[in-house]
Amino acid sequence: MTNNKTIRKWLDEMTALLQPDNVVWVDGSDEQREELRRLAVECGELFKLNQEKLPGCYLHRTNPNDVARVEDRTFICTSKQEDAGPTNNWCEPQEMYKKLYNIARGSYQGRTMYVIPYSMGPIGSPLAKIGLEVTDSVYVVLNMLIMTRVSPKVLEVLGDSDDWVRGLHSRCDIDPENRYICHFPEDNTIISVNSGYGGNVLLGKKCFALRIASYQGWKEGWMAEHMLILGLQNPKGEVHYIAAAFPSACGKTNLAMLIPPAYLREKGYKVWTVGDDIAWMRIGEDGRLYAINPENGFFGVAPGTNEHSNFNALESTKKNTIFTNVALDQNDNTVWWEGLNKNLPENALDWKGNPWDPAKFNKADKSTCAAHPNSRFTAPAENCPCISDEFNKGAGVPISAIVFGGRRAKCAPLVYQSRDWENGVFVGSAMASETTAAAAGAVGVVRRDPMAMLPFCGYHMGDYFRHWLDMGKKLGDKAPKIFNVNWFRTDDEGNFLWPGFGDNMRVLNWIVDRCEGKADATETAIGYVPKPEDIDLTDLDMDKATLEDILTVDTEVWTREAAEIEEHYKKFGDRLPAELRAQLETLKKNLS
Ligand code: GTP
Ligand code: SPV
Ligand code: MN
Repeated sequence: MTNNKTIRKWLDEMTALLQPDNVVWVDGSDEQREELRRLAVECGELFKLNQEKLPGCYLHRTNPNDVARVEDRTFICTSKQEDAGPTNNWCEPQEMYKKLYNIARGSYQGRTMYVIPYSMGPIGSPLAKIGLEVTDSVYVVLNMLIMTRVSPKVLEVLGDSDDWVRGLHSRCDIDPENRYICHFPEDNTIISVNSGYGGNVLLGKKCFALRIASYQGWKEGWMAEHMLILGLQNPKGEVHYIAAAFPSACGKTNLAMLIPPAYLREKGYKVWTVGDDIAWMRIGEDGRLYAINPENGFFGVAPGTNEHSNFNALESTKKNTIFTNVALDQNDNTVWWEGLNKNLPENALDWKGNPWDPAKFNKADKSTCAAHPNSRFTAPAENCPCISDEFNKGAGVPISAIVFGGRRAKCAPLVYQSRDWENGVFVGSAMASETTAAAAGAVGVVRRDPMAMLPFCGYHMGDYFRHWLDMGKKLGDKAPKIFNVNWFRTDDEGNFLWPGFGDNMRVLNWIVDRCEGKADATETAIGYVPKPEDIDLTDLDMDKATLEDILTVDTEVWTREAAEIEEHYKKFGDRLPAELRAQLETLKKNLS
């Protein structure tokens, strides 16, 4: 398949270590994909769904001990511990290689080693990068065929170069005690053992496109971010691109595929999706920041997805999609999850494959759910009705605004704009959100998650903040404007005060108008907040008092917030840029 010496050497090493019965190169062809689907069904890895209703669609159930990313078992292995920083687990590289090789040795015996050459980003794009993943899981291969661009052309583009990311995945025994997701940024290498779940095993995604790529971006002067990318088209036909970083399961896929409220659609507003999870961004020849989506599909959260909340995502899942840990409606072999519709299926199997009793279903108790809260769909981007024309172009789209956000029941207002780039970096560095089911562990606990990158930054976060500040200096007055949003403010009963979803368009319009210097705002202690009349409430059943409430910056709440940010900053020691410490002092002064 290739004469690239660095690839051949690594594959020889992997073959000797893993001892597969045979080796199969994955070529991205329809014939091979069909054959792999057939194999996966035969061995029970996939269940074939109703092919009339859901052509090319399959269901997969993971081991119940393996349903989300495992942050406590994720490591950044740099030679010096301080380079991984205080927010990552660290291990000395040689020690970790030894441990992982001992776990993986012989683990492909009696199995096939699949070799997947893939491109993150359109093949041959100057912003794209190449990886090779070996795996013993057909499920992983079929997912990688959706999520990345797999083709022999990747190897042609690579030629003799050593600039590719090595990825070893082995299912081993799906033993949670020996599960490790390890990154060796200095060697462009990823090793993942004892898991078969999404972000742990689709190595092009979080492992490469964020953890390794963030390190590469730092060294090479670009950025890899946990961001969606959307194009907002106005009635004049102009498109403004926005990149937004929200932590896992906080609304990126939904915002990326937003359908504007009817009155705005009628005026000619429209949203185009470029990406829903990851953005790679570089400064272009004109000095602006350009972004590509390195992925080729969506690995989206299923629960809550329905034709009203996210029509475009649901449409994307109607063919050639793999569902993971959703419920199976045995009446017609289709899929179901909480929030899909109100017709709880009578004859369903839950995500573990057990008969599900809808009478026992209680929304508040996750253990009674038919679908796992972190159940997902893997859908090809080409299925998305609003996929941008720019999606397959390698040049990237110019970013006008960067938006941070998270789940905060109180505290952060619906939207505010930072004073400038440096202040925006401060806002991102201080971001916090309630934890979700996307990672193993407690749900609903507020934690600081800078730029939504806490689980994904492949180096010291203090250096990461410095890199953001440096990028701002290079961009100068061409830098995107930086905002923060919060769709998740609640009343005292825990009900969301903002309708969210398509109505978030009302906030995006204010953001774009601010970029164009067309909208008003009030300056507060934390930045510029819209005046209530600046957010258009046409056709919305919402009173102005509620809007005023969610736009409020409460001095008492923010004084506590500033104290928490101060605590959070202590972790980074002297690698915290002085500019950010000064920003914190300014915030405290503004609040007093
Ligand atoms: P990852 O794929 O884990 O990175 O998640 P994501 O950031 O793409 O989140 P996604 O869009 O899948 O949304 C996760 C959950 O948040 C779903 O259950 C959505 O229904 C819910 N959600 C998304 N947008 C909104 C919103 O505007 N308001 C409210 N209340 N919920 C939302
Ligand atoms: C996330 O957790 O942010 C995801 C899903 O997008 S995973 O691929 O598992 O990381
Ligand atoms: Mn994500």
